[in-house]
This record gives sequence, structure tokens and C-alpha cells, in this order.
Amino acid sequence: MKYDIYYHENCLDGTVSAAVLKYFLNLRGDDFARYIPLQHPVDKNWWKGEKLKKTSAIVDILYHPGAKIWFDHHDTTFIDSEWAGSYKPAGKNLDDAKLHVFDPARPSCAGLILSSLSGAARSKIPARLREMTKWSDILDRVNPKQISVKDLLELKYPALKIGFFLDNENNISRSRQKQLINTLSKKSLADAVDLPWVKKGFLTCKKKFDESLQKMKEKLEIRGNTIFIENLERKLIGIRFAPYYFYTKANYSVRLVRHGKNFILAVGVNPWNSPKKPAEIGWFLEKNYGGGGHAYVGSAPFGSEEQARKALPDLLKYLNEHA
Ligand SMILES: [Mn+2]
Repeated sequence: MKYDIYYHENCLDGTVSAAVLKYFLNLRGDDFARYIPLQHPVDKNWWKGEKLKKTSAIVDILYHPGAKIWFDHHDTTFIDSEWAGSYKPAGKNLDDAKLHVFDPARPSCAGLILSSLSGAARSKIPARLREMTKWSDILDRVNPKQISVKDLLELKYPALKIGFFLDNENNISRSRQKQLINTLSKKSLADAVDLPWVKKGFLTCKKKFDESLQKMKEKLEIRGNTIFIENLERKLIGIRFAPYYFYTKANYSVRLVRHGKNFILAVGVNPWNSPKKPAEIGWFLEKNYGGGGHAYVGSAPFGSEEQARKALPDLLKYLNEHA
């Protein structure tokens, strides 16, 4: 059987998830047909109306009842209450008519896939797949016990290189994404880094990042327990975690960025110095500004820079109350 594969692009976990699933499908003589990369935020109206082929698979992105195979761990995976209500866990392995698995407690979708498959498939997991899945687990919700901010930013390991490149390069063609997924399903992370366009793309990103780190030092503003950084012209890359390298004591960071017409306040908890009772970021942004996210990370869109800046004092006050 040939599956249409929908996956989270620009994301190490989304890419590894697709590769892991492909590996298991290949074992039984199946494969992917069309590759359909998706990015957050997915247009919900389009998704609701999308008629999936009978043999479709979705990994690391929004639930769709029409999929034969679906794995996800995002707690915002259901686009409305109708689909949230109709979802039922289904299946145990790839032979089942329907295999729908959701676990928001899982740090990565690739890890969820690997641990969900039972029976014969389980005994055939090669070490290289376990290795890339371990990295997905460490990086998708940065696990402070398994990686330091210094290691994360030094980008020495293949998984970090690929993840950083995917995070920061928005225009990877579909055929290259397909090649990367194929390589990961058959070979190791190190082999994937050796693909000429990955190697070159990473080096370009890395150079920009090194320049960003220099500029970042001057642009960071400390507001109590929170780092504020403005990146409206998108001259800086890699600013999600780098601020904590310069200011390890911060509990949170707030970034002001631009996304097309929208001005976005993006907020996150410092994984290496999270308060005992952290702020509920997604909830606060949803309630006050129509944004959303998880407990530890979220964002809210504003129609103008002025509106975003106006929201800032209250947001900072809330974060500073949760130290
Ligand atoms: Mn993920």
C-alpha cells in the first residue's frame, strides 16, 4: 500500500517521525506516495474540509479523523470540539484497519511511534532509529536534564545540526524533504548531515547564528525575571533558547517578532530555570489576547506593533508574579 504522508515540516521531530514510520511501512512492503508537509498554524478550515485518501498517515501534526494512521503529542491537536469528542484511541499496530495514537505527555512524536508499535515490529528496531528518536525526545520539548544550553547552542551533534537547520530554513523543497526522510529511514543522523545540501544549508545558518549571538548580547533587555528581545526585522536567528545562555537566571523570555501582517509576542519558560509553579503561558495568552499554546510556551498575534507593545507590561507583570 502507498500512503500519503502528512507531517510537521521544519521540525526535527516531524521529520524523524516520518522516517520512523516509513521504516516500519517498508518492512511490510508498503511505502509513502505523496509527501505533504504542514506547518503551524495549519489553516483549520482547509484541514476540516480536506478529504484524505483512504491510505493516509499523519505524524506530529493535527488530528484528522480520515487518516488510517495518526500519531501526535501536541495538546492543541484537535481543531474543534467535534473532532476532539469523536477521537478514540484505535489500533495497536500497522496491520490494524485504523491506528490512531495520541499522548500529550510524550516529549516527542517519534518516541510515541516507536513505543506504540507492538509485536514483530518492536524487535526489529535498529539502534540508529532509537538514537534519532532519543534526540527527538531530548529536543522537541527541550529536556534540561539531558542537554545544557551550552551544548544546545554549540550545535556539535548531527541531531542538533539537522534540527537547527530545519528550524531556521523555511524554504526546503518538497523533494529535498523527501530525500531527508528517506535517508533517515535507511541510514543514520550522521549520514543525513552529510547530504550536500544539508551540510551547506547548515553552515549558512550557523554563520548567521554566530552573527546573531553577537548582536543578541546588545539587544537583550532584562525585565525582572524575564528576558525581552525584539526581532522585528528577523535579523537574528536561533533566539528561542540563546537568551538563556547569556542570562541563565531568567525564568522566561518574550520575543517580539513579525509574521506577515501580524506582530507576535512569543513567550517561553527557561527549561534550565523553570520556577516551581510556572506561569500558564498558553492559557494567559489565549484568555487575554486570543493567542494560545502549551503551559510552557505560547504566542499571541497582534494587528500592529503598537498593540503588541501595549500588551507587554501586563504580560511581564504576570510572568514576574510567577518566579
Ligand atoms: Mn513534535
